[in-house]
Amino acid sequence: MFSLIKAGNGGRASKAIIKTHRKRILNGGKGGNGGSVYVKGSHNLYSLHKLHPNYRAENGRNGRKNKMNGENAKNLVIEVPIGTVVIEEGETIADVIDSKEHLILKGGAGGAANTNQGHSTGLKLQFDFKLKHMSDMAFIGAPNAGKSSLLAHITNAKPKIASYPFTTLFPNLGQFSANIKLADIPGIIPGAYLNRGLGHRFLQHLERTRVLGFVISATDNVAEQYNLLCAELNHYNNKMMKEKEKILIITKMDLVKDLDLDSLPRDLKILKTSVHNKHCDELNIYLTELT
Ligand SMILES: Nc1nc2c(ncn2[C@@H]2O[C@H](COP(=O)(O)OP(=O)(O)OP(=O)(O)O)[C@@H](O)[C@H]2O)c(=O)[nH]1
Ligand SMILES: [Mg+2]
Repeated sequence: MFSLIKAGNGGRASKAIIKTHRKRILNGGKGGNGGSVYVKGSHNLYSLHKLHPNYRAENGRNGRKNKMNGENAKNLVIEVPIGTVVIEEGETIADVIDSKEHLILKGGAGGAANTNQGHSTGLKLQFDFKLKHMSDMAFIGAPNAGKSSLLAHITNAKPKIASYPFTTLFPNLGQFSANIKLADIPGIIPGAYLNRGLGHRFLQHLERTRVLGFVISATDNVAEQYNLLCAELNHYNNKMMKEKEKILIITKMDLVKDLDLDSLPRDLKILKTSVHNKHCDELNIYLTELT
């Protein structure tokens, strides 16, 4: 998401002069500094859709006579979700991993008293905001696989759950324990990397997760679904796929009797769950050991 942002201009200085019959006394104040622009991480935001296409910080006030300096402008602080990366001309300017303020544009300086000099215009630049949630594990799977149900069952999150596809439209985050954060990514369909379905904009969240948790319903052909999801993510970023730990979480175990898992990779860790039977022990143990 792009946003055109302008820092405040520095105020002009005053060149006021007091004339007496003998001399001229310089009596101007300096200009105030223009507002700088900061981004600050917020734990209450989970998407970038509240961001505006334009922002402008206030200008510094001009200096006045009687050596009154112009006031510095207030800085502009833009709140973004934790995990936001701010990019300018391909370069990362801020990597917002906490709720500290990160300077992205410095305001123009105020003019030096009694001169025409020193005041500068605040820069106006285009920034690209990208959200890469940080989580320890992200649930990746087809729509309706049961990702949000799992998140609701094992974390404090309260995502919407329903029996139709694409219930989840934005990623949900949940805290499994003090250290372990889980993300529920909207459903992925074949061609997501080409922007089909909800597209690839959510796949970037996966770059900032430690473990890729593939979530597949026991009622699906598990091996086929797994291969489909892997192919999708390989198209998106095969380096990420090679490097990250992957596990398979099978949901809705209450709905099947037998499960054929023979054609899955031998070294793939498989955890079976059923939210309806309140059976998530294997996943709970795995996550506890991740800490
Ligand atoms: N029987 C059974 N149904 C389940 C289980 N887990 C989830 N469901 C049902 O599956 C449906 C989809 O669940 P969600 O958690 O919304 O699925 P999702 O993967 O988040 O779906 P999207 O947000 O659309 O991608 C709901 O009707 C759930 O009640 C389970 O363990 N057993
Ligand atoms: Mg969901």
